[in-house]
Amino acid sequence: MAYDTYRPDWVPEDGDSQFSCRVMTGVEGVKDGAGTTGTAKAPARQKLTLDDYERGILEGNRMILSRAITLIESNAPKHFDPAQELVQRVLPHTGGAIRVGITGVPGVGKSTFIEALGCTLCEAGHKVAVLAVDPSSSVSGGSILGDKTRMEYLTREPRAFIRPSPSSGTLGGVTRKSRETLLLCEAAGYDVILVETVGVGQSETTVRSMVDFFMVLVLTGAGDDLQGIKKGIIELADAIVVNKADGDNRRKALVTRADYEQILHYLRPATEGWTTGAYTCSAITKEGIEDVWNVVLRFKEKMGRSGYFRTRRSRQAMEWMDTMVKEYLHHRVAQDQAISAKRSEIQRLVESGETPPTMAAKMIIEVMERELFCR
Ligand SMILES: Nc1nc2c(ncn2[C@@H]2O[C@H](COP(=O)(O)OP(=O)(O)OP(=O)(O)O)[C@@H](O)[C@H]2O)c(=O)[nH]1
Ligand SMILES: [Mg+2]
Repeated sequence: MAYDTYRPDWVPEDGDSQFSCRVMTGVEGVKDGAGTTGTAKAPARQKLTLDDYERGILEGNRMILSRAITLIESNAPKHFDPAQELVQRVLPHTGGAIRVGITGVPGVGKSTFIEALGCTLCEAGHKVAVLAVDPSSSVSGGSILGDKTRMEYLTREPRAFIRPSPSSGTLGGVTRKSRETLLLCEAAGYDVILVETVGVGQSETTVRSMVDFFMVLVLTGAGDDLQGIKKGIIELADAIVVNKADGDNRRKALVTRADYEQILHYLRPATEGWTTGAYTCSAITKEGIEDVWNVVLRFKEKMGRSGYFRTRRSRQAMEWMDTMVKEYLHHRVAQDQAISAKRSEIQRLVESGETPPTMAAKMIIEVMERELFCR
């Protein structure tokens, strides 16, 4: 039987065959006699110019947006400059969305929550983009693939755009790609950007640095142990949301909410001039979802008035620039053979106690300056 392989638009350029699905070719001749159906291969994807990308994005064309994101996510050095030029071109059309980060331990209900919130917002006329920052996806093969099926209704919603996590690579890796994807989605007219990340590592700090509002979903039964959630994550939050407040769990959720309110009382709020509160909701029954969204709107309004909204965004842009420089230097240093050879040599001297670390650092810096900056 003849099969053709179909690769969805959002598949990363270097994604292998696990992203493909098989499509059976049509039969020759159809019932109404309209001739033969195409047994020939589908035409190769048309190559897009930067003008095509720019126009398509600004018109809100989802297929072109997907392909533009694939360009941005590409690890091929030849794609870097055109991708940057594209971001530069659409930049005047960005910044119009509210950017919301959503984190929480695996299984807390992030995807279900996003599905419920996303559908509610689309019904209210918003255009919602859902992005994921998942540093483990390059290892696990993209965990949001599973989420696509979990976000069953949102996936079918024409006003929503769901993009799985990029795989890492050089030139800024996941962080750069996610930030630039966010900008492209804004240029394409999405006015709500939801960024999901799993709350188990560095990714929360990354997401905090690219969103306006950061939400931590938790489960009932906080107590003293904070259910394994580090105090650090709570300190990043603009809202704590106790999910699964339904059925028998509802009462417990209210107690947990009060516990968190207590804890928050002693912590410094993540955003100057904003009091982080704890709320309850059920992503399954949708109870409380709108209330949580109203908190986001209140935040936007209040922080907009105080000017902190803009201040944070410009601070984030500066941090982004600094991160890019650091990552570039890190990459150059890691790639340089002379530096790594010298580093291993000096490392041995430090290990054996022959050279103090400060002196060793100075020696490595001298090699770096010679190699990278020709000093
Ligand atoms: N009762 C109840 N179950 C929920 C609720 N929200 C999510 N669940 C269930 O909890 C399980 C995990 O939900 P997900 O949305 O996949 O959780 P997640 O945080 O995205 O998980 P990861 O993507 O693995 O990090 C699923 O079986 C959901 O049906 C809720 O509000 N109430
Ligand atoms: Mg999920």
